[in-house]
Amino acid sequence: MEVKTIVPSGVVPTLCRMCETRCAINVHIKNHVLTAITPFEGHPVNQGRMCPRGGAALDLFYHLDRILKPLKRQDNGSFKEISYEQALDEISARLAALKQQFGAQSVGVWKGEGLGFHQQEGYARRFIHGFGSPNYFSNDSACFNGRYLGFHLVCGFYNPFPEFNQSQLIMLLGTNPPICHPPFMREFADARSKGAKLVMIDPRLNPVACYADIFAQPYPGTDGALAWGLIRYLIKTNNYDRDLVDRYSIGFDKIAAYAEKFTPEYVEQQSGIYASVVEEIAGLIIKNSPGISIYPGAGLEHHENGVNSIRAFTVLACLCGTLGLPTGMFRPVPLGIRELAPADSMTPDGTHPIGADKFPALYDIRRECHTMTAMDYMLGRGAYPFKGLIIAAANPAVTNPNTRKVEEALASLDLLVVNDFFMTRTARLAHYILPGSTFLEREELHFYPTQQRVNITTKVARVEGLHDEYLMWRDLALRLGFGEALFPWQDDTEVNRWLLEPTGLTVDKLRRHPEGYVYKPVEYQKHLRSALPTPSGKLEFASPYLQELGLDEIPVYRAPSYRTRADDNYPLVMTTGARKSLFYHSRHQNIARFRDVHPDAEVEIHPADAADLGIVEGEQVRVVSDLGELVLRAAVKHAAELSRGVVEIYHGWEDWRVNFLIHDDVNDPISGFPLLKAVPVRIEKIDA
Ligand SMILES: Nc1nc2c(c(=O)[nH]1)N[C@H]1C(S)=C(S)[C@@H](COP(=O)(O)OP(=O)(O)OC[C@H]3O[C@@H](n4cnc5c(=O)[nH]c(N)nc54)[C@H](O)[C@@H]3O)O[C@H]1N2
Ligand SMILES: Nc1nc2c(c(=O)[nH]1)N[C@H]1C(S)=C(S)[C@@H](COP(=O)(O)OP(=O)(O)OC[C@H]3O[C@@H](n4cnc5c(=O)[nH]c(N)nc54)[C@H](O)[C@@H]3O)O[C@H]1N2
Ligand code: SF4
Ligand SMILES: [Mo]
Repeated sequence: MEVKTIVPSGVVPTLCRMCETRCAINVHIKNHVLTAITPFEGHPVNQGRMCPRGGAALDLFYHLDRILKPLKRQDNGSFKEISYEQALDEISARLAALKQQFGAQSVGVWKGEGLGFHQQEGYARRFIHGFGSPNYFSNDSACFNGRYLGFHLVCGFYNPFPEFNQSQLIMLLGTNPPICHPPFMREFADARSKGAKLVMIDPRLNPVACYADIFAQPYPGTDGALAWGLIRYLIKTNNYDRDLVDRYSIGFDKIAAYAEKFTPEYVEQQSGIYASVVEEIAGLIIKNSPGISIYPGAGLEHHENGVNSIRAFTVLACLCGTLGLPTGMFRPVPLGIRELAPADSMTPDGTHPIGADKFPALYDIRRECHTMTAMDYMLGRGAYPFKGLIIAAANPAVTNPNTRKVEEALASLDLLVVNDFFMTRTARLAHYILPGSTFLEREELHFYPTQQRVNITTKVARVEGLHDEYLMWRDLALRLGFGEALFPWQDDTEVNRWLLEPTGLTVDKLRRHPEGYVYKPVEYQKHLRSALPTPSGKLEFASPYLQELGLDEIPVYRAPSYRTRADDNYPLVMTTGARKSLFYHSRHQNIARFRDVHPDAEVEIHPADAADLGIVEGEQVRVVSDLGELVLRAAVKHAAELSRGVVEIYHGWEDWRVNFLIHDDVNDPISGFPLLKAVPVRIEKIDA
């Protein structure tokens, strides 16, 4: 591997994109070798800290298994190295042939978590819309779209990260910050040193729950009942922001009427959270309003009724008067860069985005097609043929539900191209594999909405012969005849110049600001001066838009189906995907020192459930759902660590794929999200 570094030796600041947090880091270079990554001191997001995964960027960069040349699958299933030119010539010829035979919408692109959701999403969308197809897919079909829609439907905007350090009460639901967003921990500590209270709602104990003022363990999928119980309490006791409701919202009467039945006792019956605890949380909310931060994590959206739960908590946050406050529902102003994929290009004439009929809100609001429905199309069960797919930085053969179907669907394509740096489960199914570049090889713009801050990353190094993602899309587009019009830029620096032009900021200026550049002073409570970006211009406690679609006008609570239709064959409920500190979904299993920490898969189980089944710590067991089964090691937890009746399995293992057990067609009706965190299962002893 021949590497060219930006300077022969020195220290170069940039951002870490080993996760969505994007901490500022220094990359150390010595004689053209990347030798270390250390935290950059001056950036407010990580304040001179980083997590162990940051340093692992170099393990990946120099990994011996890294794919450095395009690979083409041979008839016998093996892969052969070919040149970049040959790969792109052949892929583009096959794409053109599919378009000719089946129409442009027979082809799609799929952007994975490895490429985040900003500029790289823009390239992928620009490519596929330029090709003439609306079929843009992404990991976001099971990631932040559920939260995005939940916030958006009520407030018209989405800003997930409140200024926790200024909060008086932090309420966390279904999230594990020390693992998933380490910099939050510093903010919590700051807030707590000033006396802030902390409430944690999760069926599983995590390090934050250990020092929370209240830690409550709901039955999975029942948080919506808690939200309604709190809404009811606030309304009943007249402790809500009346002025906000009267002047800036619609639908209050409807939610007030619906909330009636959510007495603390009813909430307890639905969620398992004691009535007295519900009242205690309500008391904390009343005492600390409006300085409250309510943060729902992935633990809320991976459910059948997840968007409604998140909507209900958003309504609650608004009733507490948090709209427009730094700690609450704050609406940032975008910088106003150019759009790589303008909305009017997204649905080319006469095309039908996959899933837009089934999940219209997902498509309307996010312009995102539905990955799970795509599998049906690939298998010939859709409204039209779907034959070709380019996957960039995703591993759906591990991370999408119903693995058997995913593998069958991907294997049935006429053309599957995978852009990745390793031979993943998904890459093995490809006709062509194009080597990916790491974030150290790209220049991208990154935004921190809460602070209205923008950073540019540095192309720290270049691997000889390897093409970054921008070049991949451009070179394919050039061969397909729309590259000159849509990808006229030589490299990502030229793209960034074009993106920034209307803002008055320049690439050079941003390069001088490794601490990030605050592009506009933050302005709070904008709703006092201008309408909210919802259809009505007000907070929509009831959504006429959803009602028109035949969906829930107000965020009603529905008990999860494992509780309403309990099946004795599957007496336990499985949550999946509680993150591990050193893994990132299916990534980093091939880093030996990380693998030492997490050597194999485990099913976490409550000691009483284990005892009932005669299972001891470390024993191999079989976990069975109505769709599949998995053999793995039992990890018997302490009684406080996990709710009784709940088991948890990590979702990213290449060799223990829990998504074999999970249906792809049990979906939230608004977001289309799969039910990943309340799956009925049973556990069997292997010797039985
Ligand atoms: N180290 C590491 N960090 C990551 C990732 C990673 O893979 N590894 N992934 C990143 C990505 S893409 C995402 S989306 C985020 C997700 O990060 P978070 O939003 O913090 O979510 P998770 O870690 O999935 O934590 C989910 C929690 O929800 C709980 N839970 C499950 N069901 C329920 C429920 O019904 N109600 C409640 N209240 N809780 C429930 C689980 O027990 C678990 O503790 O993490 C990001 N950060
Ligand atoms: N059962 C269950 N399933 C889940 C979840 C769950 O909680 N439970 N969580 C869901 C969530 S929130 C998410 S976000 C998805 C994530 O699902 P995916 O999007 O499939 O994410 P990864 O498994 O991390 O796969 C990313 C791939 O991109 C590659 N990659 C990394 N960086 C780059 C890069 O810079 N360039 C290129 N070209 N490739 C790169 C990596 O090698 C890896 O193979 O999984 C979802 N699936
Ligand atoms: S939290 Fe860790 S992996 Fe994420 S950006 Fe920061 S250093 Fe990188
Ligand atoms: Mo995610």
